[in-house]
Amino acid sequence: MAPDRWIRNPRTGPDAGMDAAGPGTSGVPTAEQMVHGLRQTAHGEGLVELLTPEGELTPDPDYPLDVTPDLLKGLYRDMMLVRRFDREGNALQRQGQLGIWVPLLGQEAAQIGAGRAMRPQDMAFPSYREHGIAWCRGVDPTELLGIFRGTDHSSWNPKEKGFHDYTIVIGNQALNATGYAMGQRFDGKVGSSGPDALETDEATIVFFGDGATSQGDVHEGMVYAASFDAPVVFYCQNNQWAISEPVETQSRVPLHKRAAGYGFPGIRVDGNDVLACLAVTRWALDECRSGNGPVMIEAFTYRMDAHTTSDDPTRYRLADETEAWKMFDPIERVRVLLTRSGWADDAFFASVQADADELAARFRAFTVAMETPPPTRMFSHVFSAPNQQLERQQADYLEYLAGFADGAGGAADGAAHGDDAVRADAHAVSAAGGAR
Ligand SMILES: Cc1ncc(C[n+]2csc(CCOP(=O)(O)OP(=O)(O)O)c2C)c(N)n1
Ligand SMILES: [Mg+2]
Repeated sequence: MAPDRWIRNPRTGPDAGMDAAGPGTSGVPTAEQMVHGLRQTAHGEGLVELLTPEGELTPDPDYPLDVTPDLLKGLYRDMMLVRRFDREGNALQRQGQLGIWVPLLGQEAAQIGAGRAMRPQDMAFPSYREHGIAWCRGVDPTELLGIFRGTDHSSWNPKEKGFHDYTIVIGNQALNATGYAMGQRFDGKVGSSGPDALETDEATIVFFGDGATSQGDVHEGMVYAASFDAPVVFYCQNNQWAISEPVETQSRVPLHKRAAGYGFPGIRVDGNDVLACLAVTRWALDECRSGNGPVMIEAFTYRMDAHTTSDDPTRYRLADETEAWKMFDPIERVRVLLTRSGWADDAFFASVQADADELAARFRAFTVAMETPPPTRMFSHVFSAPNQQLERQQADYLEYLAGFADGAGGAADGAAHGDDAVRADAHAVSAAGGAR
């Protein structure tokens, strides 16, 4: 006998296309069941929200947060600056300066809230859209540019910043993060009992998308983390789309409810509410550092732009949907609260705008002046000690490049002007474009 709540997929099940005759007869869900299902994957149900889209504070006793003018102004500034350099990245790609750009537009609150919840000793494992987390970890935005120009894999020290390299392979970082969190446990950095335990104990947070929840690596990470109480926060930015696949395809239940199946808490937060993202992530990280991990957070948000600059979202989603999400803009509600409460004046908003413009100009100037690194660069920092096999590969590659008529193989001589620059750009486009 089938469980009461079992609903077959009305689109693809054996009764597809039949009229709803009620549960237990045709297997097609009733209208009430359909509405219930839709509500479960839409805004509203089970959503932690501390600041409404209209700019009203709605405190939640489970996730207390001392909302001061300085806190709110800081978060506003972070989101404005991150959005500004993100838009600049898009423009630079369009002008041929970058091979690809991965926009974060719309996800500023989900990232700044989580990033500012981290303590210096914590470790973050990003995917490829986490420019806001990079910002919070003190990675200068210009350090992201080599990745998107296709000339570098990374340029910061992950250990120093508490921010791992970007990961393009979907969901893979869930495994790395779980392993790192296990290391924190083995090193005795979790669950100490002293009065300063929260100041010194560590936690890990891993970022991934709604689509990544269908990837084996994420499941494996969650199963392992649950079995061994790894201090890791699984932070899913549900931006409703995995390139052209809607979130409905990924799961029959809201994503945060999956956590129950692994045996740890799953919380759904308004991902466009920076205060809620901050308070909930702070709580989750502290749970982990006290030894009560793992925790899953589903930040319910929306990807306002294309998947990447290689994507055309008008092919698979309606403009109506994007228009509707503009009402939930993460920055606007903070601006409304700052203005209405009198916590910020025109001079504050003008100074943030000036800082954003200055950052964009520096970002652009850096990109235009970037030199193509020598081909030996990709062989460095692979192993900590000399490695014969790698040395052989490097020698082979240099010999291959030397076989070209100009002896440079296009991108080999570090030139950034004239014909060589055109060839170097083509090289970058093919290198970065391959990542989708
Ligand atoms: C293992 C693997 N499979 C497929 C891809 C191609 N790919 C790149 S992004 C993406 C969609 C990811 O969607 P989601 O997890 O929702 O993250 P979002 O891009 O929306 O932030 C896919 C399938 C990949 N990079 N890695
Ligand atoms: Mg997604």
